[in-house]
Amino acid sequence: MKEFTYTDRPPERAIVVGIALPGQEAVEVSLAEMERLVEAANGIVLESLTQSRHAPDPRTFIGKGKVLEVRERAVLAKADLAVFDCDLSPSQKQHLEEELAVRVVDRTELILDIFARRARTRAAKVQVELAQLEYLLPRLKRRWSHLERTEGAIGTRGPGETQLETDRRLIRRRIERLKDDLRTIEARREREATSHEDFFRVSLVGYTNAGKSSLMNALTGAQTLVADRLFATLDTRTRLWQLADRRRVLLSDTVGFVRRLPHDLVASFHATLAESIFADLLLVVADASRDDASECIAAVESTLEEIGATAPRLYVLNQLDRVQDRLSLRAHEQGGRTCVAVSAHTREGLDGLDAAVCSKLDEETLVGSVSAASSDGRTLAELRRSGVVLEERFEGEWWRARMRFRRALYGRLLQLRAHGSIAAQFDGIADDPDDEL
Ligand SMILES: Nc1nc2c(ncn2[C@@H]2O[C@H](COP(=O)(O)OP(=O)(O)OP(=O)(O)O)[C@@H](O)[C@H]2O)c(=O)[nH]1
Ligand SMILES: [Mg+2]
Repeated sequence: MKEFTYTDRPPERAIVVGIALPGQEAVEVSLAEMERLVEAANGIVLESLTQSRHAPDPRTFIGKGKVLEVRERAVLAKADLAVFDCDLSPSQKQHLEEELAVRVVDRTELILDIFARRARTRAAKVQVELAQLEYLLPRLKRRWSHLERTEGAIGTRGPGETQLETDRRLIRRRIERLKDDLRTIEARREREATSHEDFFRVSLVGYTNAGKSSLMNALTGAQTLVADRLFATLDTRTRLWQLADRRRVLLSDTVGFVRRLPHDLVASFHATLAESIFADLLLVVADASRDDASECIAAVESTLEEIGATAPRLYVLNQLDRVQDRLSLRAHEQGGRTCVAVSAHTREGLDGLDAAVCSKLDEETLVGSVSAASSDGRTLAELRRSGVVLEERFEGEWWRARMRFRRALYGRLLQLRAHGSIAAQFDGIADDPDDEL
């Protein structure tokens, strides 16, 4: 497919329409965020209008009167488009475009557009395009005819088949190809990840613009792009981070989240988000100077749940230098959360973060001395697969090692010990096998 570049286009003039629905965040908060999202897509916000509704109007989402008002505003302000802070059905979008006489973009399209602008690496590009096509497929009207030329017409149009069906088939074929590409990318990433198995993997996750990349740079000396704009980072970068006790871990920085992140996007960004899914520890970064920091953390938690990231968490309250009332940060400790307040800019609190990561890792790991018969290849292979060998030696018929395991494997190790396959003694745990079984 022809690559589309976003450069050199003048900013588009947008009217933003916010809708307050029951159960959503306050409309002022979501409008402010929507305005920043429009800016991130190279748009200029001319005006924002809101409407409170108990339920969306099935035909135009907003009510008839509001449609007229938006139309009037759009004409007066010479707007190019109206951006709706909700997801519109294909027919709602069509009706709105007819009645407003400007282009209509919904929340998902806007976020997909920003991602498409920001995608630089091959993986990010493939993932964004996949999400866009998955989103478009059910909404397809007669606008994809240019695909036909790119794909070559031979065999693409069966007798009696309509243009629309051809387009759909071309898009499905493209989706399959992108999925193939993604499988290759994911397999390569998995190989890379497992080749670093002896390192603990720590992932920075959090709301967009919270300061994840700034922290990555402050902690590891990396020079990842930092910018005051939404979705500055779209791919994952991993660096070695040496902790104060000289232990080294792999620290990853990745794409940020936002409220109501489109599902297609979350699904197709699996390869990028895999770092978070398989991390041993998640550093949930929040901009503590925001009034809605708690809601941001909640939005992040719900996306983490959606992607199945279950690793233990440490909450990093960043931008401490901009927080007026530090006592108010205590509120984030609710539910027994471990929080560390830091500033990536002034470096205040970074030592505390380092120490908190060390103790969290200690909680998650088990170090011990293990021995097994050298001839018992099966047990040796299992041990090597499940833990990290810190030191090893062969003594006659015995293989002896110092190993580090994930704490979750403790039960299995005790089983092996109970069966007599291994002898093992774990640091800091009383040596009474019957105790623990
Ligand atoms: N004052 C202050 N500003 C910070 C701090 N950390 C980050 N920032 C600013 O916040 C903005 C966003 O920082 P990034 O590090 O790009 O944020 P991010 O979480 O990586 O954002 P995305 O990649 O878009 O998800 C930038 O303008 C940073 O300079 C901090 O501790 N204090
Ligand atoms: Mg970033």
